Amino acid sequence: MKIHRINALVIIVVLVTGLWLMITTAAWAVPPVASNAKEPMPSGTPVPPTSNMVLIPAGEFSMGDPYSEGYGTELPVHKVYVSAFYIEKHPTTGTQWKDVYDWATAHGYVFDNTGAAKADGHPVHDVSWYDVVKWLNARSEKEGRTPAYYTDAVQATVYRTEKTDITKDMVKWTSNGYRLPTEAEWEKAARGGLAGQHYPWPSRGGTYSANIDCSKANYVACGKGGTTPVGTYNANGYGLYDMAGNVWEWVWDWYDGGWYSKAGATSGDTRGPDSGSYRINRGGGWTDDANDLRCSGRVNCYDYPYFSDFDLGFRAVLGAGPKGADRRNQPKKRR
Ligand SMILES: [Ca+2]
Repeated sequence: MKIHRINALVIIVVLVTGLWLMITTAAWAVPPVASNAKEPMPSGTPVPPTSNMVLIPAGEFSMGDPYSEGYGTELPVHKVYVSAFYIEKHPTTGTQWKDVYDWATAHGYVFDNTGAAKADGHPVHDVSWYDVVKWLNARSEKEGRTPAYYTDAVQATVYRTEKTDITKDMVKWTSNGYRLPTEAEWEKAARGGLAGQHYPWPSRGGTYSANIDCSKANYVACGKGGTTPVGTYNANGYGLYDMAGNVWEWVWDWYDGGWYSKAGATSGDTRGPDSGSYRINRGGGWTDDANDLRCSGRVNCYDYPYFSDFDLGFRAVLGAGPKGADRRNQPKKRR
């Protein structure tokens, strides 16, 4: 009788185990659900930024040219409040570009240019504003973030193809996806926490040309004949490389030479004019004079959004949320 009870117990255990194995094996046999790029996680889901981004703290800064070296377009100098945001330490590299580009073209994205770079570790160039914005969306989708750019004001259709002149209401500004810096964000980042300097480093007197040399940045006088690897020169006070020189960097804003005199220029987190013909790029490149590398530089700083060139790239930003100072989202400091 006792033996029968044990046998019954063994049979039950074997049956239950078998059933469990069948269920779990069946579950394993189902192929993993393909990530649906069209339904990323909801807006605002906290995702720590990549290790090659730094936090630019919230606060006001002086935007524009305190030396009057850049004609009227950089005047008047005006205060702008900018919320905290993350920005890439260096321009987006060709390697980064290709990685996302290959994923994107396999997931419904269509670009006008393939992008180019001199070698591994060099910045990407020959990318239009449209290409860059689509690429940033693809990077977001690839990482499960909510894309920033849409083809409609209700923000229903992710921008993946064609040439669309995205307007401010077609951008999920508070999404956790990658986007271009605004012109104000870019200049604040370039200044590296310093005020009233010509370049991302401290000035030593004299005009702009007395404050730059080939130990500081890649520009035409150095005769490099091309881009230099990102991070070749010293970082600014925020830990950012190549904010002066190497490649120009596309930003969000439409160009308006008289914008700084308009009321919208001083509104908090200004995103520039509502429309225009050209999109701004900043910081100068390897073919440019020292004047174009100034932090406030707006002299040769605009191109049609379909334009691409051998000295024009970009870098990505991520919003840091309304509180910005959330330490949990900050990359760990290296010791
Ligand atoms: Ca640059």
